[in-house]
Amino acid sequence: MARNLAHKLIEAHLVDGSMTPGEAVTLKIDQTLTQDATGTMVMLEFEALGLPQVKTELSAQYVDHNMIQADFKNADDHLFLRSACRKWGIWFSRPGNGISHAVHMSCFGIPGKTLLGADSHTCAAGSLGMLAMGAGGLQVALAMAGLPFSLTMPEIIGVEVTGKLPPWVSAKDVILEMLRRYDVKGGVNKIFEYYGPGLDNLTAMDRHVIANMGQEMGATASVFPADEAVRAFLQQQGRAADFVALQADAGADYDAREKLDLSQLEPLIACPSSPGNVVPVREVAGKPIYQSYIGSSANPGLRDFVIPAKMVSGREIPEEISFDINPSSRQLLEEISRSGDLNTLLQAGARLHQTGCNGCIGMGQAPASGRISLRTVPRNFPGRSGTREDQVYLCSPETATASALTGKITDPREMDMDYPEYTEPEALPDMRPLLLAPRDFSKEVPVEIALEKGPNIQPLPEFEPLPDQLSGPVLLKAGDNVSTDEILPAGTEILPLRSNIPAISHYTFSRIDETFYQRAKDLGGDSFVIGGENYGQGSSREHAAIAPRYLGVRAVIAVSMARIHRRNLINFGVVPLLFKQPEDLARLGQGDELVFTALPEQLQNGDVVSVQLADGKSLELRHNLSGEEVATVIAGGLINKVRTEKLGN
Ligand code: MIC
Repeated sequence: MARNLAHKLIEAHLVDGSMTPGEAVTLKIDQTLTQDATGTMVMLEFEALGLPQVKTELSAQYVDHNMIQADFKNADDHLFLRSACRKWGIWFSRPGNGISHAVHMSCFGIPGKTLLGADSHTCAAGSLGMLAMGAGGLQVALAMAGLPFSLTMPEIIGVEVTGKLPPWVSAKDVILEMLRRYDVKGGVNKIFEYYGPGLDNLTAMDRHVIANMGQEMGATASVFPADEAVRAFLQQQGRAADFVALQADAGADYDAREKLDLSQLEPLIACPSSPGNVVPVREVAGKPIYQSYIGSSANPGLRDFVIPAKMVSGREIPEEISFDINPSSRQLLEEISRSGDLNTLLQAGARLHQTGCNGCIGMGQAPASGRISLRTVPRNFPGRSGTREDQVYLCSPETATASALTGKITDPREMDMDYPEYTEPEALPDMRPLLLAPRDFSKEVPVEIALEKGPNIQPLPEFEPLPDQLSGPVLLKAGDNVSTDEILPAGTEILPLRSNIPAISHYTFSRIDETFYQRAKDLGGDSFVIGGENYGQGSSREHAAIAPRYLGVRAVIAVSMARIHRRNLINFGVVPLLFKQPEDLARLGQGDELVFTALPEQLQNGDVVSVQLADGKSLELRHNLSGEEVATVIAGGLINKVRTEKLGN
C-alpha cells in the first residue's frame, strides 16, 4: 500500500500498538528538547528516576525563556540546568544562543528522527521531515530515560500544496489560513502532512513557521518531506551529511485531505485574543497601533528580519511606535550584524532586544493599556503579553513592518515599493561550538557531578494515590478554549517561579478568578474544576496541572480537552473527565458539591463514570482513558506509578 510520510515515521519508531486512529501507540524517541521554563521540572523529574545518564541519541537543553534576571531566581535555574546537563550527558545551550526551536533545527534536526520536547512548539521541527511533538515535562524526562512515548494514534490529514505565494504574502499567512479553516481545536489528534508541488516554493524555514503554529490548531504534529529545500538548509548549516531524503509514496492514502493553493492567499491576521480569530488584514486595516514585534519561534528565519530591514531602509518608524526586534538566535544576530541589516533596522528607529523568547511569553515588552500590538509570535491568548485586556494581533513580518511604518494596521501590499528580493546565504555561522557538548561516558572515567540547586529550586511535591471516594465542591467553572496561560500564567513575575510549585501555585487561575488560590486554601480539601471545549489549549507547561493538583483539584470535567494538557493532568493524578454531551455542562455550577464513589473501580470498569450531584441526582460522564492512563491516575500520577513498578510493589 502507498504510505504517507507520517505513517512511515511512526512505523519506523513503533514500539507498541496499532496505527489505527484513536488507538494507543508507543514510539521510540530519538531526541529530546527542553527549555528553561519547563526544563527545571524535567531535570527534577529525571533526578527522581535515579539514572546515571540520558539514554536518547541526543538530548538538548536550551535557556531562552527566563532571561530577565531581576533577582537570583532565573540565574539559579540556569546554573541548575547547566549542572544537570554536565551530569547526565545533555547538550547545554547557554543564555543568548537563542530560541530552542530555531537553534535545535540549525544544530541537531535530522530527517526521519523523532523529537519530543517539553515545549508545545517542538512540532516546528516537522519542517525537516522529523516527527516532532510537544509533551509535558514528565514524559520528556521518561523519554530521556529511554522509555517510549505513548500517545493516541492521530488521523493523518494530507494537505496538498500547489502554487506560489504572491508578493507580500509569506509562510505566516499560510498557517493563518489553516487556522482560519481549522480554528484552535480543529487539529486535535491530527497530524497535518504537507505535500505537493507548491512545497518547492517554501524553504525549510518557511515550513518551520507553518509547522510551529500547527500547535495552535491543537495538532499532534505537522510533517513535511525531507526534499531539496531540507538538503539546502542542512548544507547551509554545514550539516549536509545529516540529510536523508524522505517523502510519502506516490498516491499515498490519508485519513482526510485538504488543498492549499498558495497563489490564492492574501495577508491575514489573527485578531484578539485567539490564534484562530483570523481575518484578511484589509478588514482591520487603519486601526492605530502601539507596537510591532518581530521575532519568536513562530517567525525565527533570517528572511523574517531581512525583509523588514529592506522595508524600513531609508525610512523612519513614527516616534510613538515601538518597533521591537527580537533576534531568534545568535547565528541570526551575527548574520544581520554582518550584512548590515541590523543597522538598517536600528537607523529606522527599531528597539533591539536580547536573543530569546522575550515578550512572546510576557517576559517584557508588554504593550500599553488598551493599545494594539502586532506580533509575529504564535499566540495571543488573553493577557499573555503581560497587559490585562491586551489587544494582540498575530501577523507576518511583512504586515508587522508595514504597520510599524504607517502607525496603523496596514496591508503590506499597500507599500510604495516592490516586494524585497531575498536569497538565502550559502552558509551561516556554526552555532555548535557555543553549546556545551555532553560528556562522553564511554571515554571518561565517571566523576560524580553535583546538581547546583539554589534556593529557587524546590523539590517536587508528592501526591497520594486516588482514594476510593472523592468529594468536594466545584471550585471554578470556566468557559471554552481556556488556555494554560489562563490556568497558570507566565510573565516576568510568575515565570521565575517555575521551579517552585508552592510559590507558583499562588497564581493558579489568577487570570480568570483572582480569588481561586485563597478559596482553595480556605477549603483545604479536595475540589473540582469544570471547563468547556478544548480545555487546556496552548502551552505544554505541566505547572498548569501540578499547581491545581497541589491546591487540591482532583478532577477536571470538560466538554473536550487539548492533547498535551489532558496528559499532564493524568501525569499528576488529576482525573480528566468528559461530559457525555455538551448540554450536560449546564447541570454543574460553581459551588456544587460532587461525590464520586468507588472512582478507581469505575475507571477500571469501562468508559462511564457516575457522579452524585447535590440535588441527589447523578450524572454520567466519560473518561476515555487507556489502560495505562487509568493505572497512572489511580497511582496518583506517573512518578508514583513508575516508582511502584520499579520497586515491584
Ligand atoms: C509558549 O509558547 O507558551 C511556550 C513558551 O512555548 C510554552 C512553554 C512554557 O509554557 O514554558 C509551550 O508552549 O510549551
